[in-house]
Amino acid sequence: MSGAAIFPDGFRWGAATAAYQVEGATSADGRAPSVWDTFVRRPGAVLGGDTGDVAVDHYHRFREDVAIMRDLGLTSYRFSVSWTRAQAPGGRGLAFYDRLVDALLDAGIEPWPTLYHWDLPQTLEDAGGWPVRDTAHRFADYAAEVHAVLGDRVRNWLTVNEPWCAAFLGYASGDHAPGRREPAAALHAAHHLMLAHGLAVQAMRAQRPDNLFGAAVNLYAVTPASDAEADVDAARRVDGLQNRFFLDPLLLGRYPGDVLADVERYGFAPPDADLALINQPVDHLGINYYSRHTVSGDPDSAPQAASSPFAEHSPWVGSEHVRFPSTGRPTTGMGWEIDPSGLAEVLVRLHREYPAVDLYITENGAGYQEEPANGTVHDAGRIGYLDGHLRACHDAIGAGVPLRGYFTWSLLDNFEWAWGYSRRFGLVHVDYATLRRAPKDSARWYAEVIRRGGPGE
Ligand code: IFM
Repeated sequence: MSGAAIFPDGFRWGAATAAYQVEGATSADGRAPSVWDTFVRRPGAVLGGDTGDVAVDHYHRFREDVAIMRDLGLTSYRFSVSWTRAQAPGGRGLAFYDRLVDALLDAGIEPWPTLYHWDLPQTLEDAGGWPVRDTAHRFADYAAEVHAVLGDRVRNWLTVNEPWCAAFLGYASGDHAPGRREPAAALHAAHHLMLAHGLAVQAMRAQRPDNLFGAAVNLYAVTPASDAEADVDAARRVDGLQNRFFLDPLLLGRYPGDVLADVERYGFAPPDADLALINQPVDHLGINYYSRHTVSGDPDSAPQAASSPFAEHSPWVGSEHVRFPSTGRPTTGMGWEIDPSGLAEVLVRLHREYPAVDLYITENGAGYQEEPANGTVHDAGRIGYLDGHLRACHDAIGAGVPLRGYFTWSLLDNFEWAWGYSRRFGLVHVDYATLRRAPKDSARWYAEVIRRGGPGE
């Protein structure tokens, strides 16, 4: 760590969570099951058979959690709304988000809800799920319902989180709910997730044109493992499906032609008219960044699976034989290589290749297997990770990128999807037996970063 990196005044300092990962209380107040409630009960789907039934009980402990945020000095909190909770009968579930928003505002913290962080209502999955077009319309209805209640106090809205994961881990590799392995369906799921975003922005903006709308996409820096033609082409394909397949429709109103050619054999031919719906003007774009993909292309190799403890099937629809060799860089406890320069690269690329829009890092963080020693977690690895990535953000701002805020993943340890509770991303440790919260060294470090306006010497 070297030199102070002070961010512009007004820069948002936040932390993020998602409903199924933290709330628990999965059948409280009339909440119906989502695909994750179903998936976690499938034998072998989640490490240790863990579920989000209790998670960290944020549903009942949100006031304590908001107090923690206030103590850290967070200016903004990104959470997600559970679709089935929000639509519980009698408005009792939606009332939870009403209370949460008021508690945040009372604490001087700006609420940043995300409307879809992977918890599709099971009834909609039973009707075909995201591969079915109607799901996008149901999402827009739900978004408008939530926005009608909270839009008077919540200015910034994110529609869908990481549509790549929802589509390709959910419907191609099957590592995530609903656990389907249907590559063609995954492409349609991706398209409908983006259509859902566009329709929701339209519906919410019609209610309150002054609010600000965007989506959160998970982007990677992508580099070929060598100059060999096969590696360069594999990197193009991975960049295509991971990054451009989402950025181009959202920001340019078209699909990348090379990706359409890669996936031609799956009969993916979305109606042109949808592109205009997807390409609604957005007020901001959220970027979730964790690592770089270094890619090689060996047509004879077995398909490379996704990052899950059980991964066997490839999410890389149209390029199933790409591989991700290690470059020898240090990794987090997820096995993800730590490469802050990739974050600056992603930001500068967005600025150069896409229309100008305010950018936010809506997720960035490091997961480890860690336990407290003498009452606290000394998570120097996480501090180093965050420090490096914040400096990369600072460099990008220096290069003219309109980056307006940073949300670390995550505020609290929580349910890490197929990894269950085995990997911890929180600034705040949660004892899963007692649900007691204890700030880690990284929480104290982040509070100091916020106080100073950036990482110090
Ligand atoms: O925990 C997840 C989050 O739900 C989505 N983005 C990546 C995080 C770490 O895997």
